Parts: sequence; structure tokens; C-alpha cells
Amino acid sequence: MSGSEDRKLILALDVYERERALEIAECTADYLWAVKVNWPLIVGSGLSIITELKQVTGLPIIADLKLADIPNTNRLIASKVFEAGADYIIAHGFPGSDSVGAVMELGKTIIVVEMSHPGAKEFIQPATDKLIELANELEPFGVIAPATRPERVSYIRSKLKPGIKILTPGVGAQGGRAGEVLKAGADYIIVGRSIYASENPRESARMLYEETLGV
Ligand code: O7E
Repeated sequence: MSGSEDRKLILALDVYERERALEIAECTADYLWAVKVNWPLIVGSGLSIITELKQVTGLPIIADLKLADIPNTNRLIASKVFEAGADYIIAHGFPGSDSVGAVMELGKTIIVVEMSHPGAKEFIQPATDKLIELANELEPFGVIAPATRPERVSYIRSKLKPGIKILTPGVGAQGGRAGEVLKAGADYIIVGRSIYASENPRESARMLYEETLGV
């Protein structure tokens, strides 16, 4: 198995229960680069789950809050979440550079430039070029792009400053394929249900990890 710096798999831990979350994170940690915590787990188990997951796995924690508020509110939320131990926070870009900037002042940030679901074509995809411009200007750690549309990942890669990472949700349950999206230019794949809802989460994570090797 490679060191964590070579890993490309992020677990989207979208369960409610604390015990289940800790158990799944612990048994899959060997194959992960990071664990992503979204609202289902925070509303189910509280913010302290971030601290606990960090202790149990030793991995980076991405707080996927999709922050989309005025700068002051983004700042109030992000400061508590970084304080809890999050290493990265995901923010929407559409509220503007001041809102995203307020999060970036506090810690490493990931900006949504396009989403993976069908409805993303209605409002977000028409704004993707502007959101890429915003990312190129602010230079966050990374951006979110859709694993369900590898051609869009290639496009986003071609417009994005080198060095800004591309993280892609939508592999597995939403139809995206790991190898294909990594070849298209993604740096990391984000996978939820195909791991946490499978009969053997460790084995599912191992198989996805194997798929990412050598791409
Ligand atoms: O479909 P799954 O079960 O593999 O889970 C995918 C996870 O990625 C889930 O947490 C979902 O909220 C998230 N996600 C998407 O599925 N599509 C997106 O466009 C964006 C995200 C995401 O991670 O948001 C970061 C902003």
C-alpha cells in the first residue's frame, strides 16, 4: 500500500450515527486520502464528530458545508469548524469573492465550480467559467467538479491554474467511473454510498483504491 500522499480516494461519510461513522472510517482509513463530513453526519452526531474522526483515522478531514453566505456569516461558521479540527472547508463560489475570501483567510478552502447531479445543468454549469475565474484569482486548495461528466472535468482542468486540485464526487452510486475521471484530470475521487452502504466497506474501499493506482 502506498503512503497517504499517493492516495486519491476521499470517503463521503454521509451517515447519521456517530458509532457507525467511526467504525466505517476506521476500517477504510488504510485506503483513504481524507474523510469528507457533510451535513447528514453533522446534524446526526454534532460537530465534535470532526475531532473524533481525526483522532481515530489520523487523516485530513474535509468539512463539506457548502458555505454560501455573506462574508461575516461564512467567517462565523468556518472559524468554529476549523477549531473543531477540519483541515479543509468546502464553500460555494457563487456568493462572490468576498464570501469565499472570508473562509480562505481562516484555512484551506475548496470551491464548488460545478456539481454532479442532473440539476447542475440549470444554474451552476452556465456559471462554471466565472467560477473557474474566481478560483484562478483566489487560488484555493482545490475545486469540486462532476465525476458524472468526465468531459467537463477535462474542460475545467484545461482552464484551471496548475496546482489547484480537482476533487470529483459522483463515482459509483451516481454513475461516474474512477479511472475515467482521473484520466480526465481529477486529482481525487469522492465516494459515499458505494463504500458506506456496501456489505463490506473496507473491501469496497480497497477495490476503489486499487482502481486509482497507476492512473
Ligand atoms: O453519491 P455518493 O453517495 O457517492 O456521495 C457523493 C458525496 O459527494 C455526497 O456527500 C454529496 O453531497 C457530495 N457531492 C456530490 O455528490 N455532488 C456534487 O456536485 C458535490 C458534492 C460535494 O462533495 O460537494 C462538495 C461541494
